[in-house]
Amino acid sequence: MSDVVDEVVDAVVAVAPDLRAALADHRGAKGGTNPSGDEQSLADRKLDDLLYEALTRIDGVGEFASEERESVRDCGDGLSVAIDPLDGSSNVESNNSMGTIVGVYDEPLPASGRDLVAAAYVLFGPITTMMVARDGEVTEYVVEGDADSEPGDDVRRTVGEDVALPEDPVVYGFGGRVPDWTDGFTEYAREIESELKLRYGGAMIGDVNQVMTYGGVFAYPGLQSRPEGKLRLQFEGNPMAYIVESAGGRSSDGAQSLLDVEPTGLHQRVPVHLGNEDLVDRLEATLA
Ligand code: FBP
Repeated sequence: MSDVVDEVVDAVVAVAPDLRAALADHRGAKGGTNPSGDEQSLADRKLDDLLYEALTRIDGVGEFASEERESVRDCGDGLSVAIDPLDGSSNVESNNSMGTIVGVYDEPLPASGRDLVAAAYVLFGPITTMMVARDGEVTEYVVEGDADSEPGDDVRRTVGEDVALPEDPVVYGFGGRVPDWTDGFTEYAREIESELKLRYGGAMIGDVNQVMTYGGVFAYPGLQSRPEGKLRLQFEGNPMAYIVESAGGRSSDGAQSLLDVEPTGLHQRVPVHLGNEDLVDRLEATLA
């Protein structure tokens, strides 16, 4: 199994320069709507195609699912890979950070976060970085290749081993329109605003990466108009929770770890709160 996880990670590293190049090539073009009803850009679709090709050719990958596809693709026996090819796609137009999220489950999809055996994200910022969590450890890489790198070139450089959330939190980023927050979340936010600095860029990966770097809390909470929140459990909530928890932090849907949320559908949404343990504990206490 760990060989297959290696192959998945290697494949994502190898394709990351192409994904980055595709962002520039497809900037601004509209592509329709995805299965969750969100507007899709051509960049979403192009990155989805590139990752589909890179990941389904791996022998030990048995299922492939993407936020951009209606259903799970059966590719034989093996691990199940769920991806959000382009998280924060509205940032393509404004040229702000965005990224790719990958979850590797050892059960058929939709699966519980407890079935994850690895998770990773690629952050397309001024440089391309990748955070990989497996076996309870998190490693950060810089991906240095470009679209002309040859297959087989190892284009990654390790920049952080055993990555852990800093103990003294500094930043917070909360999504959703403020008037649409619930009273409980508003009360929590008012406290946090007086303690930490706001860092919100509109792409969960960029915002969670700030939390991983400086410590703090990210949330896309359940809203009055949408109690289930915006983010998807299989493609976004679970993998990011696995990474943050592997780095010593906590995740929550408001009451329990995201990894304990019962999977009910491939495109199921869930309120997402991620960050330092104490900050997520306080959130749950306020919402209780
Ligand atoms: P996409 O996967 O469609 O890009 O949506 C996810 C996301 O962009 C998250 O990365 C981000 O936290 C959130 O939506 C931002 O939503 P909003 O624009 O409502 O603040």
